[in-house]
Amino acid sequence: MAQIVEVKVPDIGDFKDVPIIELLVKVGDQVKAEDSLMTLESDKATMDIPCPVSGVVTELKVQVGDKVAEGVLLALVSVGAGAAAAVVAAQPAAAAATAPQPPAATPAPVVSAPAASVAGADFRPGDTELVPAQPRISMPGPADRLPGRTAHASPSVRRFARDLGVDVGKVSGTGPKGRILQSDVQAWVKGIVSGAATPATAAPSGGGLDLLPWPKIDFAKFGTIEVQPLSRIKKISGANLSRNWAMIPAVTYHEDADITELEAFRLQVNKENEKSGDKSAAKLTMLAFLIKACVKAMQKYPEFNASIDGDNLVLKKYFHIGFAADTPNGLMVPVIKNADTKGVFELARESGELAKQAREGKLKPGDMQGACFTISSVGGIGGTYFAPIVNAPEVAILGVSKSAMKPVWDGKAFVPRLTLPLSLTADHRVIDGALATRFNVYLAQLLGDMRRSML
Ligand code: CAO
Repeated sequence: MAQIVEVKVPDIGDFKDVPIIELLVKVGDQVKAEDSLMTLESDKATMDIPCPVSGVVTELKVQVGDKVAEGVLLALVSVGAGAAAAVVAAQPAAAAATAPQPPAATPAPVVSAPAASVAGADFRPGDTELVPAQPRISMPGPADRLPGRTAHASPSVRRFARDLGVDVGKVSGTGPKGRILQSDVQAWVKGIVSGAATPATAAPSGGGLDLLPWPKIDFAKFGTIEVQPLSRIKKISGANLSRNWAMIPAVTYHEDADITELEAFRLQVNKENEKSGDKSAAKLTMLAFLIKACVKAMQKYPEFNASIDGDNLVLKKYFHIGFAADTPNGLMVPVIKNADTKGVFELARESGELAKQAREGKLKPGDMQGACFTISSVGGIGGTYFAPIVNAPEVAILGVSKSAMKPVWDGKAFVPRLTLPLSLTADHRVIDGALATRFNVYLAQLLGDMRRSML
């Protein structure tokens, strides 16, 4: 017997009153699990709402222009017995579905598919269609946001255009606010085929980045290859990194911190805790001290805790610190909230837990939002120095490489000191070189003697 599944807005983080900009299905349409039902667009991201089950759309509860938030009912989907069982298996909370089957004449039972309760499932390796759906968030790609190329299109239209090899940046949109619709992409392709339009080959106007198209090469001509799809995280972070790299005039400043005493102290405290058998004490990490020191330096130099908003600089009074975590699916940046109120043990424990959740694909959208500044530490792996990319809308990021014993001149002789390489990349529109260097020098002083953080 068919059952009716309610599709609601899943956990979309802090987004509220998000307008529906496109309905991708109509009543009567047959949909497969994971098919996109509609697209929402906030100021920052476009989100496709995937259908949690396979079935037939029996009712749409919203229309284009409606503003929605987490939990709002979007559509009803009628599913066959097999699909309904799948929903129940994935979502024990939907107890109604396990109730004895009513007689055929009674209305189909309504099963809620609250994707929100499984936040982060979107990033879980080995996703299956039984995992309640998460919104597919697509950040503006570089081609859409570079000067002179503003393209508004939903992920489904982008996908459609990509399949046809069409650069959406070249298509004019006829939808609301110039949004590019599927029909616009089709019309553009028809224009090319009929010769009515030509791909943009105009001479550079001097305003935007008139880049060459991406090289299309048949690598198989040169040898054996294997093609692997990029992970979702890589696709999302790739688009963000490209935009940030292309749009932020960033400069990287290097500094060495003498952490001889700090590292000795860290090891000593960890040893003491181990000896005492105190299982409640977290293992102190260098990352925890780095977070502490960065917060102190941001308090001294508030431009580092800022974001550009048009012609304004927004100065934040809270201290949320993101840190890059290397996961099997790609780079993720969990955020430690109110780091200024936490001690090093708490920072070590929380960063360890967040990193673990990132690796297991269990971070919720809220765990990755609101960062003021990011630390990217590859020191556990190696490296000397590197130039990290600013994580917009933040204005600076600290790269940390592997500490090493180096001979340092103390005025009389070379002495061995444990040296930590720091690489600070800063947005030059907000932070000039002198300020960045002052920040770095102060940070190195703090790490050299953490007693300074009490001053
Ligand atoms: N120099 C020398 N050794 C270091 C170090 C440094 N700067 N930082 C960490 N280490 C050591 C640690 O002390 C630890 O050794 P012990 O086990 O003997 O104590 C070991 O390296 C492993 O540390 P770790 O990297 O697992 O833990 P962490 O708390 O230092 O870092 C995290 C946590 C999440 C930052 C890290 O695991 C990670 O994912 N780093 C990669 C981040 C990344 O990919 N950045 C690039 C982004 S841009 O593409």
